[in-house]
Amino acid sequence: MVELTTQDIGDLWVEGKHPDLEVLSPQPLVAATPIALMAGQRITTTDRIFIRNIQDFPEAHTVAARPIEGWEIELVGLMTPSRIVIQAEELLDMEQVEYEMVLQCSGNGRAMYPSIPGTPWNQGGVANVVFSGVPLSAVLEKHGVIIDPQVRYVTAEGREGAMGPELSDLEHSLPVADVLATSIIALRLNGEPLPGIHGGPVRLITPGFFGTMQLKWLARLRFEVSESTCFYHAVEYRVPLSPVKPGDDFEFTLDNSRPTWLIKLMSYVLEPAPHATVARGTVTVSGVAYNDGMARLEAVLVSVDRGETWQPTQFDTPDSPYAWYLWSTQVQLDPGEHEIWARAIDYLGRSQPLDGSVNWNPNGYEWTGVFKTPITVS
Ligand SMILES: Nc1nc2c(c(=O)[nH]1)N[C@H]1C(S)=C(S)[C@@H](COP(=O)(O)O)O[C@H]1N2
Ligand SMILES: [Mo]
Repeated sequence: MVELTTQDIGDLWVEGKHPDLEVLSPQPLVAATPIALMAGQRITTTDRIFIRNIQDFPEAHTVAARPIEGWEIELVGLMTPSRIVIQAEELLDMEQVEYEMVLQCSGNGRAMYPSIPGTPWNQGGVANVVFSGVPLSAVLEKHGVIIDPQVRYVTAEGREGAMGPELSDLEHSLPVADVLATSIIALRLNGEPLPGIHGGPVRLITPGFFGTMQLKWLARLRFEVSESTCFYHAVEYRVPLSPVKPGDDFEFTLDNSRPTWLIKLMSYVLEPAPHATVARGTVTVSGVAYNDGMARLEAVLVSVDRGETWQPTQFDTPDSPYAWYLWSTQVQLDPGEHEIWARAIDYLGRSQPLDGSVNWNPNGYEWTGVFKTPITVS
């Protein structure tokens, strides 16, 4: 693959984003955060947050806020009344809710799976950010909307269109219970009005779910019995319900697969960086870890002998269950080639497989394997 820099793509780049982001695709724009920009940040500053467009929205190619005046969001489906249109501007005057949370593309880690095509994400499709906005449930209440008990899914559509006539338009469905419990229509990111490139002026945010499900440029919400049959929801961004042998073909249907919804347990070593050379003796190892927010993390363990022995790391538990944990520890290393492995365990007893490819799936989603960082000790 040809490595592109932010300079190479000229006008397609978003001014104000960090020039060291790695361009994985110029159009639609996809850019990853290198480990060096991720390390040591509790909240990923907005200039460093990865960008993942499936569909570009040219007028939103900016880190600035976009006009909220006149932006409408349509709510339709099995509800009474059966359709309302809200003005995004009215959300500014309503009570705001804030989530510190991980934003992670479900394709993050794809490059770790053997032989899978698609955007070759390593670990650069993740950030820890603060979104704030108005709970969707409060919007429904304000407008006196009653959702029919038959409704099982809420499908969100963005305002931008497909990037070609042969392409399906992007939309995603979420379980209605989660949407009514936690989703917000986000207006702000990291304390500033939501930047255009990250979905401004309004984005549907549901903490604990993969980035894919966090619909930018929110235009419409449908309350329905069935989930979306759109290509990006019914074929892509899904994983088979039962294991698939690596390399095997798989025909996705709504019944034999599920959407990439909840974020998987993950931990990353951020320091030392992969392929770094460090001095012998005591080496500080640090990184981040997170899950879907359903349970706290019990431990993050580190191994420098390829899984023979593991030592605990130290961390503070963040206030928000959806935020990432910053962990660190010290290890003793002799000169030579080493690998640092990291593995998280949560209070639901979930852990990361030593070999992440046991979860192999045709599109390489939901990597949750132990992260292995090669280093040289001099
Ligand atoms: N409307 C819209 N929403 C979208 C997308 C998109 O292309 N269009 N990409 C999705 C994907 S795959 C991811 S991982 C996240 C990325 O969010 P970010 O670009 O703010 O980092 O947005 C999601 N929401
Ligand atoms: Mo994604």
